[in-house]
Amino acid sequence: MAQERQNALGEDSLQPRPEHKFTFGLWTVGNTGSDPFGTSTRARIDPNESVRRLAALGAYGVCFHDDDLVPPGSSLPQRDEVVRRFRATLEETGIVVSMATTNLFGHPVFKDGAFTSNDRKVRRYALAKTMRAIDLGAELGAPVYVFWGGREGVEAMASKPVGDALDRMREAMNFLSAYIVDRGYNMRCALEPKPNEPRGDAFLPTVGHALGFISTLDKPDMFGVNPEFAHETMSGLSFYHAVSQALWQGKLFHIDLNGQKIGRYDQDLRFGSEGIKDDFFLVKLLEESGYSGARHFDAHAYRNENPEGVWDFAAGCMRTYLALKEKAHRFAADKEIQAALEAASVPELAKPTVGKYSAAAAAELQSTAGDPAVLADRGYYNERLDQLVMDLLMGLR
Ligand code: DIG
Ligand code: MN
Ligand code: MN
Repeated sequence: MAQERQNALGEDSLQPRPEHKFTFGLWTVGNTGSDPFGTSTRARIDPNESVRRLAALGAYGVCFHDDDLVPPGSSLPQRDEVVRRFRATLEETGIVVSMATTNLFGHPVFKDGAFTSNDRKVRRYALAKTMRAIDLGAELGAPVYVFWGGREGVEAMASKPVGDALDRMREAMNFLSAYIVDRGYNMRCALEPKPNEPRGDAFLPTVGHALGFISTLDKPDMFGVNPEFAHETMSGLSFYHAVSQALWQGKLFHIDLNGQKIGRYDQDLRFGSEGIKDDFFLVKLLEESGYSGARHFDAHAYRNENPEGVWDFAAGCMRTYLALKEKAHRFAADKEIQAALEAASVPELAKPTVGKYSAAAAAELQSTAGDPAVLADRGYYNERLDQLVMDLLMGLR
């Protein structure tokens, strides 16, 4: 895939570079191919090897769950040695740590949940594990801490009154954000919603639920969301709309990019491998919105891939993102598309309808509201506009 291409900037537009801020979780390229129906198809990769391979591909950073980096059960000296070696690899490669998070879903102790387990002793253990993981992330410079409530959910509806579960989630978030402040860490928190899997129904299942939950917290300004393409898509919702509203509310603190077919389990496919039009508008949104955070790929290679195919997977995530970024530049420069946007009155949606209320404005509105029959007598030329977008994506313009 060393195809050389030149873009208007006179540089190889498909060559990932650190300034593109592409990041990968250690668990993504380190995915060994196991699934609920089969064991691993690939050997475990040392995190330091993953960092070196990602640096060679042009990535910017890596992120991790505590257990991805420090094997569970490690003694303090063993933990410190792992961190020392990892920090040396980061310095050798220039790769940064872009996010940290906690594995609160793998160990059987979390089988009834972590922060929302019915067992108070388990909830207290989950908080302690998370504080240690926050310390690890802060030590390696992670600016964002993600909370994905993998086991925070329910199957037997009678077993978990949702209000009590949300009380416990809020208590945990309030306590941990206060811990971050108390320790003086320069870290923001991002909630990652998912509707289900591994639990039958998860708490905080969508970006909308998470945004509403954040407004109830002690330190709402410390919290944003980490939307994942696959997770909103599993709910049948538009990921593009979820990310748009998160940006609109100033709450897009991180993002998990991948591919997903609607109506499937959480596939975590290579970014761009499914739903190319949704991917195009997402990349266009991220690039034009001024979002300066990581473009994180929470995805993994197909289970039938061999170890070398893992790096095809990683390169493919970044390649498609850059190809779509170039398409977004062409969209903005395309005079026919810009004319079609005008015909669809797209710029008019950005104009205030009436502005702030006043009695005069209300009176004026009622006297000039217009005749609906006349207002209805127009087209919005969306067919032509959308076909121009499809032509662009298909390389026909
Ligand atoms: C799954 O989508 C979750 C976990 O991989 C992790 O906790 C989080 C971080 O992006 N995504
Ligand atoms: Mn996922
Ligand atoms: Mn994720």
